[in-house]
Amino acid sequence: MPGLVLHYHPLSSYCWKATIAIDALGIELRKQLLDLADPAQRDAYFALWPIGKMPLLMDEGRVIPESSIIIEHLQRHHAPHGRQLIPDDSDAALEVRLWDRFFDQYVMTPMQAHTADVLKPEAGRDPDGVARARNLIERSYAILQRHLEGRTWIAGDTFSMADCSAAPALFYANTYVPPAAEHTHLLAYIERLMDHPAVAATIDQSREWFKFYPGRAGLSRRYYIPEEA
Ligand SMILES: N[C@@H](CCC(=O)N[C@@H](CS)C(=O)NCC(=O)O)C(=O)O
Repeated sequence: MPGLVLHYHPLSSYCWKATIAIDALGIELRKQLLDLADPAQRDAYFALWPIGKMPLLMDEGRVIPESSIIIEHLQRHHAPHGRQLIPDDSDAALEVRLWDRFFDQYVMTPMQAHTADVLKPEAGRDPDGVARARNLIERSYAILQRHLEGRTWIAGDTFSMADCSAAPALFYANTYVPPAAEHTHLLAYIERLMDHPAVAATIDQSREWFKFYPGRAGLSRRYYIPEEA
């Protein structure tokens, strides 16, 4: 499939990270909805990327997996001049990559553990695993609360790749583990993220899908109003 194509699903947190970045970088590409529950699509996708995780970028037939690598690739090869999510300065770039890793490993991963558990049959649930995931999210929130004091964005003075990771990680983690009221800096940061035009656009494109999100009971009514039974 020639051109620039992003394989994605509108409920996938890592796909949000990519689509937020694509919007913030001002890049035009084709988005291809991926349904891994469809056996034919699944087989075709695994043939491209046997790990089977999304998002995946195809650039003129070249396979580019992993959300952070996709963002770096897009910035390097496709972003208009002046649009950047990873700074040129190497120390500043390391700071962005550090917080990108932080959100992926210590917020997104334990958030996904909650979703995986909700999807299991009752008998197969893992309360200890969920408690460990909750504890990791809570420790991450405490770190973020301290780090965000006096800051607008998570790394440096401008919206970066790390904020692209933060937005879906915090949006979805909040549905299982809402930050405590005393986490004022974190709560204010989440509001800033949700108001960022690129984040708001990605959320808007996903609204009609929220009824299928396994953790929808924890979604704010700002995003999803459950249908009456
Ligand atoms: N490290 C990967 C993680 C991607 C990931 O976990 N994607 C999830 C959706 S948010 C996925 O593809 N899940 C489908 C599955 O595991 O079958 C990245 O940064 O892109």
